[in-house]
Amino acid sequence: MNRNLRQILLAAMLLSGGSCLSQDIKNSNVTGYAGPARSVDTLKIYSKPLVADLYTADPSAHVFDGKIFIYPSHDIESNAGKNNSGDGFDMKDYHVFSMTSVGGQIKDHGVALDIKSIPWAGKQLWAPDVAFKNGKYFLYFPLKDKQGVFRIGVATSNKPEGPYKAEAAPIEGSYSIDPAVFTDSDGSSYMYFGGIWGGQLQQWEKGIFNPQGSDTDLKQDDQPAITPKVAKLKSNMLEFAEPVRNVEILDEAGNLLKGGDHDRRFFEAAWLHKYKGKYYFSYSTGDTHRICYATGSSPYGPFTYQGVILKPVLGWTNHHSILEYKGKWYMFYHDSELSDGKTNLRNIKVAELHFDKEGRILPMDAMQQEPAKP
Ligand code: FUB
Repeated sequence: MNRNLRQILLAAMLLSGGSCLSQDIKNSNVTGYAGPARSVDTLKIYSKPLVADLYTADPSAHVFDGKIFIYPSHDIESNAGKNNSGDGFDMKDYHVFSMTSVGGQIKDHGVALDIKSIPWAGKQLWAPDVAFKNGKYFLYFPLKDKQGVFRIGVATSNKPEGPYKAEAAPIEGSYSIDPAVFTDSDGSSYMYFGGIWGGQLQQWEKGIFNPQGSDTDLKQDDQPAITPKVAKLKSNMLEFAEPVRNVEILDEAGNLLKGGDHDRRFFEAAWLHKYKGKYYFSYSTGDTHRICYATGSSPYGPFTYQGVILKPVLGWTNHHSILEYKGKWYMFYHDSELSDGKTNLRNIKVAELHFDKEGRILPMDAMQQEPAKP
Protein backbone atom coordinates (compact mmCIF):
# COMPACT_ATOMS: atom_id res chain seq x y z
CA MET A 1 0.00 0.00 0.00
CA ASN A 2 1.27 3.38 -0.98
CA ARG A 3 2.01 5.28 2.24
CA ASN A 4 0.81 8.63 0.89
CA LEU A 5 -2.49 7.13 -0.18
CA ARG A 6 -2.99 5.58 3.25
CA GLN A 7 -2.38 8.97 4.87
CA ILE A 8 -4.77 10.71 2.48
CA LEU A 9 -7.49 8.17 3.25
CA LEU A 10 -6.95 8.47 6.96
CA ALA A 11 -7.21 12.24 6.71
CA ALA A 12 -10.41 11.93 4.67
CA MET A 13 -11.96 9.69 7.33
CA LEU A 14 -11.05 12.08 10.10
CA LEU A 15 -12.35 15.11 8.20
CA SER A 16 -15.67 13.39 7.55
CA GLY A 17 -15.89 12.46 11.22
CA GLY A 18 -15.81 8.88 10.00
CA SER A 19 -19.56 9.06 9.62
CA CYS A 20 -20.70 10.20 6.20
CA LEU A 21 -17.98 8.50 4.29
CA SER A 22 -15.60 5.99 5.72
CA GLN A 23 -13.00 3.98 3.92
CA ASP A 24 -10.62 1.23 4.86
CA ILE A 25 -8.15 -0.61 2.70
CA LYS A 26 -7.75 -4.34 2.22
CA ASN A 27 -5.40 -6.15 -0.08
CA SER A 28 -7.04 -8.55 -2.48
CA ASN A 29 -6.34 -10.36 -5.69
CA VAL A 30 -8.34 -8.91 -8.53
CA THR A 31 -8.21 -10.47 -11.96
CA GLY A 32 -9.07 -8.70 -15.15
CA TYR A 33 -6.37 -6.10 -15.56
CA ALA A 34 -4.31 -6.57 -18.69
CA GLY A 35 -1.74 -9.22 -17.90
CA PRO A 36 -1.74 -11.76 -15.11
CA ALA A 37 -3.72 -11.30 -11.92
CA ARG A 38 -2.02 -8.81 -9.61
CA SER A 39 -2.54 -7.78 -6.07
CA VAL A 40 -4.71 -4.67 -5.98
CA ASP A 41 -5.78 -2.65 -2.98
CA THR A 42 -9.49 -2.80 -2.24
CA LEU A 43 -11.22 0.01 -0.39
CA LYS A 44 -13.87 -0.93 2.12
CA ILE A 45 -16.32 1.95 2.09
CA TYR A 46 -19.42 3.02 3.94
CA SER A 47 -21.40 6.10 2.94
CA LYS A 48 -24.71 7.32 4.30
CA PRO A 49 -27.64 7.80 1.93
CA LEU A 50 -27.46 11.35 0.53
CA VAL A 51 -31.25 11.71 0.50
CA ALA A 52 -33.45 10.14 3.14
CA ASP A 53 -36.99 11.40 2.44
CA LEU A 54 -37.28 10.06 -1.13
CA TYR A 55 -36.00 6.89 -2.74
CA THR A 56 -33.37 7.80 -5.32
CA ALA A 57 -31.16 5.75 -7.66
CA ASP A 58 -28.90 5.84 -10.74
CA PRO A 59 -27.14 9.10 -9.79
CA SER A 60 -25.61 11.00 -12.71
CA ALA A 61 -23.51 13.77 -11.21
CA HIS A 62 -21.94 16.81 -12.89
CA VAL A 63 -20.30 20.06 -11.83
CA PHE A 64 -22.23 23.11 -13.04
CA ASP A 65 -21.67 26.68 -11.74
CA GLY A 66 -19.12 25.37 -9.24
CA LYS A 67 -21.64 23.03 -7.56
CA ILE A 68 -22.29 19.32 -7.84
CA PHE A 69 -25.68 18.62 -9.41
CA ILE A 70 -27.09 15.11 -9.10
CA TYR A 71 -29.69 13.72 -11.47
CA PRO A 72 -31.06 10.46 -10.05
CA SER A 73 -34.06 8.28 -10.83
CA HIS A 74 -36.88 8.75 -8.32
CA ASP A 75 -37.92 5.30 -7.08
CA ILE A 76 -41.49 4.72 -5.89
CA GLU A 77 -43.45 1.79 -4.47
CA SER A 78 -44.97 -0.22 -7.28
CA ASN A 79 -47.33 -3.18 -7.61
CA ALA A 80 -46.01 -3.99 -11.06
CA GLY A 81 -44.12 -7.02 -9.77
CA LYS A 82 -40.63 -8.36 -10.18
CA ASN A 83 -39.56 -9.75 -13.56
CA ASN A 84 -36.70 -9.62 -16.05
CA SER A 85 -38.42 -6.70 -17.79
CA GLY A 86 -37.99 -4.43 -14.78
CA ASP A 87 -41.72 -3.61 -14.58
CA GLY A 88 -41.29 -2.86 -10.86
CA PHE A 89 -39.25 0.23 -11.74
CA ASP A 90 -42.30 2.34 -12.52
CA MET A 91 -40.91 5.82 -11.93
CA LYS A 92 -42.85 8.95 -12.81
CA ASP A 93 -40.68 12.03 -12.27
CA TYR A 94 -37.19 13.35 -11.55
CA HIS A 95 -35.95 15.51 -8.68
CA VAL A 96 -32.64 17.35 -9.00
CA PHE A 97 -30.22 17.73 -6.07
CA SER A 98 -27.17 19.93 -5.55
CA MET A 99 -24.37 20.37 -3.05
CA THR A 100 -21.35 22.61 -2.66
CA SER A 101 -19.23 20.13 -0.74
CA VAL A 102 -19.11 16.37 -0.51
CA GLY A 103 -20.29 15.48 2.98
CA GLY A 104 -22.12 18.83 3.34
CA GLN A 105 -25.79 19.78 2.93
CA ILE A 106 -27.69 18.48 -0.07
CA LYS A 107 -30.48 20.57 -1.57
CA ASP A 108 -33.58 19.07 -3.21
CA HIS A 109 -34.68 21.42 -6.02
CA GLY A 110 -38.01 19.61 -6.39
CA VAL A 111 -39.57 18.06 -9.47
CA ALA A 112 -37.58 18.92 -12.60
CA LEU A 113 -39.60 16.83 -15.07
CA ASP A 114 -42.89 14.95 -14.66
CA ILE A 115 -44.01 12.10 -16.92
CA LYS A 116 -47.37 13.85 -17.33
CA SER A 117 -45.69 16.67 -19.27
CA ILE A 118 -43.93 14.38 -21.78
CA PRO A 119 -46.07 14.20 -24.95
CA TRP A 120 -44.92 10.71 -26.08
CA ALA A 121 -44.85 9.08 -22.64
CA GLY A 122 -45.92 5.53 -21.99
CA LYS A 123 -44.32 4.59 -18.66
CA GLN A 124 -41.13 4.11 -16.63
CA LEU A 125 -38.74 7.06 -16.37
CA TRP A 126 -35.39 5.35 -15.84
CA ALA A 127 -31.80 6.55 -15.32
CA PRO A 128 -31.27 10.09 -16.69
CA ASP A 129 -28.28 12.29 -17.43
CA VAL A 130 -27.73 16.02 -18.06
CA ALA A 131 -25.33 17.95 -20.30
CA PHE A 132 -24.63 21.67 -20.75
CA LYS A 133 -23.98 23.44 -24.03
CA ASN A 134 -24.42 26.96 -25.44
CA GLY A 135 -25.99 28.29 -22.23
CA LYS A 136 -28.60 25.51 -22.01
CA TYR A 137 -29.02 22.33 -19.99
CA PHE A 138 -30.22 19.12 -21.65
CA LEU A 139 -31.84 16.37 -19.60
CA TYR A 140 -31.71 12.98 -21.35
CA PHE A 141 -34.09 10.30 -20.13
CA PRO A 142 -35.12 6.74 -21.05
CA LEU A 143 -38.85 6.15 -21.17
CA LYS A 144 -41.17 3.55 -22.72
CA ASP A 145 -43.30 5.06 -25.48
CA LYS A 146 -46.99 4.31 -25.86
CA GLN A 147 -46.09 1.03 -27.65
CA GLY A 148 -43.96 -0.13 -24.69
CA VAL A 149 -40.61 0.42 -26.46
CA PHE A 150 -37.83 2.22 -24.58
CA ARG A 151 -36.63 5.40 -26.33
CA ILE A 152 -34.42 8.24 -25.17
CA GLY A 153 -36.00 11.65 -24.78
CA VAL A 154 -34.52 15.08 -24.19
CA ALA A 155 -35.81 18.07 -22.23
CA THR A 156 -34.24 21.52 -21.93
CA SER A 157 -33.87 24.24 -19.32
CA ASN A 158 -31.95 27.45 -18.72
CA LYS A 159 -31.00 26.25 -15.24
CA PRO A 160 -29.26 23.05 -14.12
CA GLU A 161 -32.00 22.36 -11.59
CA GLY A 162 -34.80 22.84 -14.14
CA PRO A 163 -37.73 22.80 -14.58
CA TYR A 164 -37.13 21.00 -17.88
CA LYS A 165 -39.44 21.03 -20.90
CA ALA A 166 -39.52 17.85 -22.97
CA GLU A 167 -39.30 17.81 -26.75
CA ALA A 168 -42.40 16.54 -28.57
CA ALA A 169 -40.76 13.24 -29.64
CA PRO A 170 -37.85 11.04 -28.54
CA ILE A 171 -34.43 11.47 -30.17
CA GLU A 172 -34.66 10.02 -33.66
CA GLY A 173 -32.81 6.70 -33.91
CA SER A 174 -32.60 6.31 -30.11
CA TYR A 175 -33.59 3.16 -28.25
CA SER A 176 -32.98 1.25 -25.02
CA ILE A 177 -31.97 2.94 -21.76
CA ASP A 178 -29.41 4.69 -19.56
CA PRO A 179 -28.12 7.64 -21.62
CA ALA A 180 -24.83 9.14 -20.39
CA VAL A 181 -23.43 12.16 -22.20
CA PHE A 182 -19.72 12.92 -22.19
CA THR A 183 -18.34 16.17 -23.61
CA ASP A 184 -14.70 15.96 -24.69
CA SER A 185 -12.11 18.73 -24.42
CA ASP A 186 -12.73 19.69 -28.08
CA GLY A 187 -16.40 20.37 -27.27
CA SER A 188 -17.79 17.25 -29.03
CA SER A 189 -20.52 15.46 -27.07
CA TYR A 190 -21.22 11.74 -27.23
CA MET A 191 -24.15 9.79 -25.88
CA TYR A 192 -23.46 6.29 -24.53
CA PHE A 193 -26.53 4.18 -23.94
CA GLY A 194 -28.09 0.73 -23.76
CA GLY A 195 -29.11 -1.96 -21.33
CA ILE A 196 -29.98 -5.62 -21.79
CA TRP A 197 -32.90 -7.58 -20.24
CA GLY A 198 -35.46 -4.91 -19.15
CA GLY A 199 -33.51 -2.29 -21.12
CA GLN A 200 -34.47 -4.15 -24.34
CA LEU A 201 -31.07 -3.83 -26.08
CA GLN A 202 -31.18 -7.53 -27.09
CA GLN A 203 -34.38 -6.78 -29.01
CA TRP A 204 -32.50 -4.39 -31.34
CA GLU A 205 -29.81 -6.79 -32.56
CA LYS A 206 -31.04 -6.61 -36.15
CA GLY A 207 -31.38 -2.79 -36.09
CA ILE A 208 -35.17 -2.81 -35.69
CA PHE A 209 -37.21 -3.62 -32.63
CA ASN A 210 -38.12 -7.29 -32.32
CA PRO A 211 -41.25 -7.51 -30.13
CA GLN A 212 -40.81 -11.31 -29.83
CA GLY A 213 -37.18 -10.97 -28.70
CA SER A 214 -35.73 -12.53 -25.58
CA ASP A 215 -36.37 -10.83 -22.23
CA THR A 216 -32.77 -11.41 -21.10
CA ASP A 217 -30.02 -11.75 -23.71
CA LEU A 218 -29.31 -13.52 -27.00
CA LYS A 219 -28.53 -16.85 -25.33
CA GLN A 220 -25.30 -17.12 -27.30
CA ASP A 221 -22.77 -17.45 -24.53
CA ASP A 222 -19.87 -18.35 -26.85
CA GLN A 223 -20.50 -15.38 -29.18
CA PRO A 224 -19.49 -11.74 -28.64
CA ALA A 225 -21.64 -10.08 -26.00
CA ILE A 226 -24.21 -7.44 -26.94
CA THR A 227 -22.36 -4.12 -27.05
CA PRO A 228 -23.35 -0.81 -25.51
CA LYS A 229 -23.94 1.97 -28.02
CA VAL A 230 -22.54 5.44 -28.73
CA ALA A 231 -23.46 8.29 -31.06
CA LYS A 232 -22.01 11.77 -31.37
CA LEU A 233 -24.60 14.49 -30.76
CA LYS A 234 -25.20 17.42 -33.10
CA SER A 235 -24.25 20.79 -31.63
CA ASN A 236 -27.97 21.44 -30.96
CA MET A 237 -27.71 18.46 -28.51
CA LEU A 238 -31.16 17.31 -29.62
CA GLU A 239 -30.21 14.86 -32.37
CA PHE A 240 -27.65 12.19 -33.19
CA ALA A 241 -25.05 13.46 -35.65
CA GLU A 242 -24.31 9.96 -37.01
CA PRO A 243 -25.61 6.41 -37.08
CA VAL A 244 -25.36 4.63 -33.74
CA ARG A 245 -22.09 2.70 -33.27
CA ASN A 246 -21.14 -0.31 -31.15
CA VAL A 247 -18.88 0.26 -28.15
CA GLU A 248 -16.44 -2.65 -28.18
CA ILE A 249 -15.12 -4.00 -24.90
CA LEU A 250 -12.11 -6.28 -25.37
CA ASP A 251 -10.33 -8.72 -23.11
CA GLU A 252 -6.58 -8.60 -22.50
CA ALA A 253 -5.97 -10.64 -25.69
CA GLY A 254 -7.91 -8.12 -27.81
CA ASN A 255 -11.02 -10.28 -28.26
CA LEU A 256 -14.56 -9.01 -27.72
CA LEU A 257 -15.97 -10.09 -24.36
CA LYS A 258 -18.33 -13.03 -24.77
CA GLY A 259 -22.05 -13.15 -23.94
CA GLY A 260 -21.40 -15.88 -21.38
CA ASP A 261 -18.83 -13.78 -19.52
CA HIS A 262 -21.36 -12.43 -17.03
CA ASP A 263 -18.64 -11.21 -14.65
CA ARG A 264 -17.32 -8.74 -17.23
CA ARG A 265 -19.77 -8.18 -20.08
CA PHE A 266 -21.84 -4.99 -20.39
CA PHE A 267 -25.36 -5.03 -18.94
CA GLU A 268 -26.39 -1.35 -18.40
CA ALA A 269 -25.37 1.95 -16.70
CA ALA A 270 -22.74 3.25 -19.14
CA TRP A 271 -20.56 6.16 -18.02
CA LEU A 272 -17.52 7.81 -19.59
CA HIS A 273 -14.88 9.96 -17.92
CA LYS A 274 -11.41 11.03 -18.93
CA TYR A 275 -8.40 10.78 -16.63
CA LYS A 276 -4.90 11.88 -17.63
CA GLY A 277 -5.83 11.81 -21.34
CA LYS A 278 -7.27 8.28 -21.24
CA TYR A 279 -10.98 7.42 -21.74
CA TYR A 280 -12.55 5.28 -19.03
CA PHE A 281 -15.76 3.49 -19.97
CA SER A 282 -17.53 2.10 -16.90
CA TYR A 283 -20.74 0.08 -16.62
CA SER A 284 -22.77 -2.41 -14.62
CA THR A 285 -22.57 -6.16 -15.22
CA GLY A 286 -26.22 -6.50 -14.11
CA ASP A 287 -26.81 -10.07 -13.00
CA THR A 288 -23.32 -10.27 -11.45
CA HIS A 289 -23.94 -6.87 -9.85
CA ARG A 290 -20.54 -5.23 -10.40
CA ILE A 291 -19.45 -1.85 -11.69
CA CYS A 292 -16.50 -2.51 -14.01
CA TYR A 293 -14.37 -0.37 -16.28
CA ALA A 294 -12.41 -0.56 -19.48
CA THR A 295 -10.02 2.00 -20.97
CA GLY A 296 -9.19 3.27 -24.45
CA SER A 297 -7.61 6.09 -26.40
CA SER A 298 -10.74 7.35 -28.21
CA PRO A 299 -14.25 8.20 -26.98
CA TYR A 300 -15.51 5.62 -29.49
CA GLY A 301 -13.32 2.84 -28.04
CA PRO A 302 -12.41 0.08 -28.37
CA PHE A 303 -11.99 -0.22 -24.63
CA THR A 304 -9.90 -2.87 -22.92
CA TYR A 305 -11.36 -4.41 -19.79
CA GLN A 306 -9.46 -3.38 -16.66
CA GLY A 307 -11.36 -4.52 -13.58
CA VAL A 308 -14.00 -3.92 -10.95
CA ILE A 309 -14.71 -0.47 -9.49
CA LEU A 310 -17.55 -1.41 -7.15
CA LYS A 311 -18.40 -4.87 -5.88
CA PRO A 312 -22.10 -5.87 -5.50
CA VAL A 313 -24.12 -3.58 -3.24
CA LEU A 314 -27.29 -4.24 -1.24
CA GLY A 315 -30.10 -4.64 -3.82
CA TRP A 316 -29.97 -6.17 -7.30
CA THR A 317 -28.95 -3.17 -9.42
CA ASN A 318 -25.65 -1.32 -9.35
CA HIS A 319 -25.37 2.05 -11.13
CA HIS A 320 -22.87 4.86 -10.74
CA SER A 321 -21.30 8.03 -12.16
CA ILE A 322 -17.81 9.48 -11.77
CA LEU A 323 -16.68 13.09 -11.54
CA GLU A 324 -13.81 15.30 -10.43
CA TYR A 325 -14.61 18.07 -7.95
CA LYS A 326 -12.14 20.44 -6.32
CA GLY A 327 -9.20 18.20 -7.21
CA LYS A 328 -10.68 14.91 -5.95
CA TRP A 329 -12.50 12.14 -7.79
CA TYR A 330 -15.82 10.75 -6.62
CA MET A 331 -18.10 7.89 -7.50
CA PHE A 332 -21.83 8.37 -7.00
CA TYR A 333 -23.70 5.10 -6.65
CA HIS A 334 -26.75 3.60 -4.98
CA ASP A 335 -27.79 0.72 -2.79
CA SER A 336 -30.97 -0.24 -0.96
CA GLU A 337 -29.97 0.51 2.64
CA LEU A 338 -33.04 2.65 3.43
CA SER A 339 -35.54 0.04 2.27
CA ASP A 340 -33.63 -2.87 3.84
CA GLY A 341 -32.69 -4.37 0.52
CA LYS A 342 -35.74 -3.74 -1.69
CA THR A 343 -34.37 -3.66 -5.20
CA ASN A 344 -36.72 -1.01 -6.56
CA LEU A 345 -36.44 1.30 -3.52
CA ARG A 346 -32.90 2.60 -3.57
CA ASN A 347 -30.87 5.52 -2.18
CA ILE A 348 -27.98 7.43 -3.69
CA LYS A 349 -24.54 7.65 -2.03
CA VAL A 350 -21.09 9.01 -2.79
CA ALA A 351 -17.57 7.75 -2.10
CA GLU A 352 -14.16 9.05 -3.01
CA LEU A 353 -12.52 7.27 -5.95
CA HIS A 354 -8.80 6.52 -5.97
CA PHE A 355 -6.44 5.84 -8.86
CA ASP A 356 -3.04 4.25 -8.42
CA LYS A 357 0.11 5.58 -10.07
CA GLU A 358 -0.65 3.65 -13.27
CA GLY A 359 -4.16 5.09 -13.51
CA ARG A 360 -5.90 1.94 -12.30
CA ILE A 361 -8.98 2.50 -10.17
CA LEU A 362 -8.88 0.93 -6.72
CA PRO A 363 -11.87 -1.41 -6.40
CA MET A 364 -14.42 -0.60 -3.70
CA ASP A 365 -16.44 -2.88 -1.49
CA ALA A 366 -19.46 -1.10 -0.02
CA MET A 367 -20.51 -2.07 3.47
CA GLN A 368 -24.22 -1.99 4.23
CA GLN A 369 -23.88 -0.31 7.57
CA GLU A 370 -21.65 2.20 9.21
CA PRO A 371 -18.87 0.26 10.97
CA ALA A 372 -18.91 0.36 14.75
CA LYS A 373 -16.55 2.99 16.18
CA PRO A 374 -13.56 1.59 18.06
O1 FUB B 1 -33.61 2.61 -12.37
C1 FUB B 1 -34.08 1.75 -13.39
C2 FUB B 1 -32.94 0.95 -13.97
O2 FUB B 1 -32.31 0.20 -12.95
C3 FUB B 1 -31.82 1.78 -14.54
O3 FUB B 1 -32.13 2.37 -15.77
C4 FUB B 1 -30.76 0.75 -14.57
O4 FUB B 1 -29.48 1.24 -14.81
C5 FUB B 1 -30.92 0.12 -13.20
O5 FUB B 1 -30.24 0.84 -12.21
